[in-house]
Amino acid sequence: MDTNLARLEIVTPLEAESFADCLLSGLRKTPKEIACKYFYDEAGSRLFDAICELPEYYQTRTEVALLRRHALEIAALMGPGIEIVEFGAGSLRKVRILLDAAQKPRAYTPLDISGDYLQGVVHALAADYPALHLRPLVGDFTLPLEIPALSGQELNKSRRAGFFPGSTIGNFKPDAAMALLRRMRASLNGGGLLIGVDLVKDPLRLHAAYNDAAGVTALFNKNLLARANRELGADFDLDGFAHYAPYNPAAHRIEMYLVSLRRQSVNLCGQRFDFAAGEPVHTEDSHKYTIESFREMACRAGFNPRAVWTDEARLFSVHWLESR
Ligand code: AVI
Repeated sequence: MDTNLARLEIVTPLEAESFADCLLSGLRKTPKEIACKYFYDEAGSRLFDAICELPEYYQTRTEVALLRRHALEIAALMGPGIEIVEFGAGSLRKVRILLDAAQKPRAYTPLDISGDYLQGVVHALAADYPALHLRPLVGDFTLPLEIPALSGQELNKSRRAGFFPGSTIGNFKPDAAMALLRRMRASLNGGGLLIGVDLVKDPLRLHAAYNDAAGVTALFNKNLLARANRELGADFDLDGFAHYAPYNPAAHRIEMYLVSLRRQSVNLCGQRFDFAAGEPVHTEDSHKYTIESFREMACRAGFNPRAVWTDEARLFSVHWLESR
């Protein structure tokens, strides 16, 4: 038992809508849709980890390199004795870069929707950072959320620094992204936010990142259908759908679809869904920003954009935003 590791605490309602509800309502819409948050069951999370290693998917390695290169500067901006709050904790690989550079960080609060997953990843971290108070929270950061104060007088005085890497902000439509930034700001009690944002660039480069030669992104996309078959006993024929992920340059976003390759019907939870040949199911948007357009949105969300770091090729950006 690690003494610096607090017990999991649940901070938001977890099952606002189930995967089954999402499919039943989304497949009745025109055009059909499935929410991208359902990509991440165990198989989907493994496929996403594989995407992050792909030669075409520059985002992860570029962001990690930026965090490494500017870690001390970031730590100085965050200040001493902070509590780092990570929204959607993932593998906890990136936060180690911050923890290693931070000036005597007091606490690390990872927030993730999957309690089981979180439990697994925080144990290794607790052993590697014995002086750090670790407080895993189970919750959905897309819902309104109040992060409880740390217990203990010393801990309570810590300033918060939010961490939201990976350009997950891009998976929200601009209005929802701004609302999310506002909610994060509110939950940071006057602290700043370090956020990774993928940038507008050569459309062919973006296209390649979501249409990799090895077909991993296609498997990731089709995992939604495989998951429906596994969990809900649906009978999707995975070969009957194609992964299609064009870049929409006017809207600055990758749009991801599963397109029905023929006229077909699928049974799901006792209901029948008909697909025309060529009919799309929208599964994800991944919005890209310019440094200026992102800073402008952050301002409208009540932040003061303080610093930004980008790579030589301007592929990716990391922003330090302070609460106003
Ligand atoms: C998690 N998110 C930022 C990824 C992205 O690039 O939008 C998800 C992803 N979809 C396809 N490839 C990666």
